[in-house]
Amino acid sequence: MERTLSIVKPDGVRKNVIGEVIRRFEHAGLRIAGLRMLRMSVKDAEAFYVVHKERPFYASLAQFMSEGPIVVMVVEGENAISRVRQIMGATNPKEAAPGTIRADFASDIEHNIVHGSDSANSAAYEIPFFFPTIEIF
Ligand code: 3AN
Repeated sequence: MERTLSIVKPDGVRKNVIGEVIRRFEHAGLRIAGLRMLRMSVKDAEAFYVVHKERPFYASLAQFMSEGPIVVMVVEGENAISRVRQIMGATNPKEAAPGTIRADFASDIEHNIVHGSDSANSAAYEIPFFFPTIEIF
Protein backbone atom coordinates (compact mmCIF):
# COMPACT_ATOMS: atom_id res chain seq x y z
CA MET A 1 0.00 0.00 0.00
CA GLU A 2 1.23 3.44 -0.92
CA ARG A 3 -0.10 6.95 -0.25
CA THR A 4 0.20 10.02 -2.42
CA LEU A 5 -0.98 13.63 -2.21
CA SER A 6 -3.23 14.89 -4.97
CA ILE A 7 -4.69 18.36 -5.47
CA VAL A 8 -7.55 19.61 -7.60
CA LYS A 9 -5.97 22.96 -8.47
CA PRO A 10 -7.85 26.31 -8.61
CA ASP A 11 -8.59 25.81 -12.34
CA GLY A 12 -10.05 22.35 -11.64
CA VAL A 13 -12.31 23.72 -8.91
CA ARG A 14 -13.39 26.56 -11.25
CA LYS A 15 -14.11 24.10 -14.07
CA ASN A 16 -16.31 22.01 -11.74
CA VAL A 17 -14.34 18.79 -12.10
CA ILE A 18 -13.65 17.99 -8.41
CA GLY A 19 -16.00 15.01 -8.56
CA GLU A 20 -14.69 13.87 -11.93
CA VAL A 21 -11.09 13.80 -10.63
CA ILE A 22 -12.11 11.82 -7.54
CA ARG A 23 -14.27 9.49 -9.67
CA ARG A 24 -11.32 8.63 -11.92
CA PHE A 25 -9.12 7.78 -8.93
CA GLU A 26 -11.85 5.67 -7.31
CA HIS A 27 -12.75 4.00 -10.62
CA ALA A 28 -9.10 2.90 -10.91
CA GLY A 29 -9.41 1.15 -7.54
CA LEU A 30 -7.63 3.84 -5.54
CA ARG A 31 -9.11 4.95 -2.22
CA ILE A 32 -9.56 8.48 -0.82
CA ALA A 33 -7.93 8.36 2.63
CA GLY A 34 -8.17 12.10 3.40
CA LEU A 35 -9.98 15.07 1.80
CA ARG A 36 -10.27 18.83 2.40
CA MET A 37 -10.99 22.14 0.61
CA LEU A 38 -8.86 25.17 1.43
CA ARG A 39 -7.19 28.21 -0.07
CA MET A 40 -3.41 28.63 0.13
CA SER A 41 -1.69 31.99 0.56
CA VAL A 42 1.14 32.82 -1.88
CA LYS A 43 3.56 31.94 0.95
CA ASP A 44 1.86 28.55 1.50
CA ALA A 45 2.14 27.79 -2.23
CA GLU A 46 5.82 28.84 -2.28
CA ALA A 47 6.48 26.49 0.63
CA PHE A 48 4.56 23.65 -1.01
CA TYR A 49 6.50 24.02 -4.27
CA VAL A 50 9.86 24.80 -2.66
CA VAL A 51 11.56 22.13 -4.84
CA HIS A 52 10.79 24.34 -7.85
CA LYS A 53 12.30 27.47 -6.23
CA GLU A 54 14.92 27.94 -8.97
CA ARG A 55 12.54 27.32 -11.87
CA PRO A 56 11.45 30.28 -14.01
CA PHE A 57 7.76 29.50 -13.42
CA TYR A 58 8.01 29.40 -9.60
CA ALA A 59 6.48 32.82 -8.85
CA SER A 60 3.72 32.43 -11.39
CA LEU A 61 2.93 28.91 -10.14
CA ALA A 62 2.67 30.13 -6.51
CA GLN A 63 0.39 32.96 -7.68
CA PHE A 64 -1.84 30.57 -9.63
CA MET A 65 -2.07 27.99 -6.85
CA SER A 66 -3.23 30.66 -4.39
CA GLU A 67 -5.76 32.38 -6.64
CA GLY A 68 -8.70 30.26 -5.45
CA PRO A 69 -9.73 27.27 -3.39
CA ILE A 70 -8.22 23.85 -3.97
CA VAL A 71 -9.18 20.34 -2.91
CA VAL A 72 -6.38 18.36 -1.29
CA MET A 73 -6.59 14.61 -0.88
CA VAL A 74 -4.58 11.64 0.27
CA VAL A 75 -4.98 8.82 -2.24
CA GLU A 76 -4.13 5.29 -1.20
CA GLY A 77 -3.57 2.06 -3.10
CA GLU A 78 -1.01 -0.22 -4.65
CA ASN A 79 1.52 1.94 -6.56
CA ALA A 80 -0.68 4.97 -5.83
CA ILE A 81 2.06 7.46 -6.72
CA SER A 82 2.65 6.26 -10.28
CA ARG A 83 -0.98 5.31 -10.89
CA VAL A 84 -2.27 8.75 -9.92
CA ARG A 85 0.30 10.28 -12.28
CA GLN A 86 -0.83 7.99 -15.11
CA ILE A 87 -4.46 9.01 -14.55
CA MET A 88 -3.37 12.70 -14.48
CA GLY A 89 -1.36 12.55 -17.73
CA ALA A 90 1.77 14.48 -18.72
CA THR A 91 2.43 17.93 -17.20
CA ASN A 92 1.88 19.54 -20.61
CA PRO A 93 -1.70 18.75 -21.71
CA LYS A 94 -0.52 18.78 -25.35
CA GLU A 95 1.62 15.74 -24.51
CA ALA A 96 -0.90 14.06 -22.21
CA ALA A 97 -2.28 10.70 -23.39
CA PRO A 98 -5.92 10.65 -24.51
CA GLY A 99 -8.33 9.88 -21.69
CA THR A 100 -6.12 11.38 -18.98
CA ILE A 101 -7.40 14.19 -16.74
CA ARG A 102 -5.01 16.73 -18.21
CA ALA A 103 -5.75 15.76 -21.83
CA ASP A 104 -9.46 16.13 -21.12
CA PHE A 105 -9.53 19.30 -18.99
CA ALA A 106 -6.20 21.20 -18.75
CA SER A 107 -5.70 24.43 -20.69
CA ASP A 108 -1.88 24.66 -20.59
CA ILE A 109 1.28 23.43 -18.86
CA GLU A 110 0.75 25.66 -15.81
CA HIS A 111 -3.04 25.48 -15.52
CA ASN A 112 -3.19 21.70 -15.56
CA ILE A 113 -6.08 20.88 -13.19
CA VAL A 114 -4.44 18.38 -10.92
CA HIS A 115 -1.31 17.65 -8.89
CA GLY A 116 0.11 14.31 -7.78
CA SER A 117 3.28 13.66 -5.77
CA ASP A 118 6.09 12.64 -8.15
CA SER A 119 7.95 10.29 -5.76
CA ALA A 120 7.79 8.67 -2.33
CA ASN A 121 10.05 11.47 -1.07
CA SER A 122 7.68 14.14 -2.37
CA ALA A 123 4.66 12.35 -0.90
CA ALA A 124 6.41 12.22 2.49
CA TYR A 125 6.74 16.03 2.37
CA GLU A 126 3.40 16.83 0.75
CA ILE A 127 0.98 14.65 2.76
CA PRO A 128 1.87 16.08 6.21
CA PHE A 129 2.04 19.57 4.62
CA PHE A 130 -1.80 19.43 4.55
CA PHE A 131 -2.87 16.47 6.70
CA PRO A 132 -2.28 15.68 10.37
CA THR A 133 -2.37 11.91 10.96
CA ILE A 134 -5.80 12.13 12.65
CA GLU A 135 -7.26 13.29 9.31
CA ILE A 136 -5.95 10.30 7.33
CA PHE A 137 -8.13 7.19 7.42
P1 3AN B 1 3.86 17.70 -12.43
O1 3AN B 1 2.75 18.50 -11.81
O2 3AN B 1 3.41 16.99 -13.68
O3 3AN B 1 4.56 16.82 -11.46
P2 3AN B 1 6.15 19.48 -12.21
O4 3AN B 1 6.31 18.92 -10.82
O5 3AN B 1 7.30 19.49 -13.13
O6 3AN B 1 4.93 18.75 -12.96
O7 3AN B 1 5.65 20.96 -12.10
C1 3AN B 1 4.82 21.38 -11.04
C2 3AN B 1 3.80 22.35 -11.56
O8 3AN B 1 4.47 23.47 -12.10
C3 3AN B 1 2.98 21.79 -12.73
N1 3AN B 1 1.84 21.02 -12.30
C4 3AN B 1 2.60 23.03 -13.47
O9 3AN B 1 1.45 23.64 -12.89
C5 3AN B 1 3.79 23.94 -13.26
N2 3AN B 1 4.75 23.90 -14.38
C6 3AN B 1 5.58 22.89 -14.70
N3 3AN B 1 6.32 23.18 -15.78
C7 3AN B 1 5.93 24.43 -16.15
C8 3AN B 1 6.33 25.32 -17.18
N4 3AN B 1 7.27 24.98 -18.07
N5 3AN B 1 5.72 26.52 -17.26
C9 3AN B 1 4.77 26.88 -16.36
N6 3AN B 1 4.36 26.09 -15.35
C10 3AN B 1 4.93 24.88 -15.24
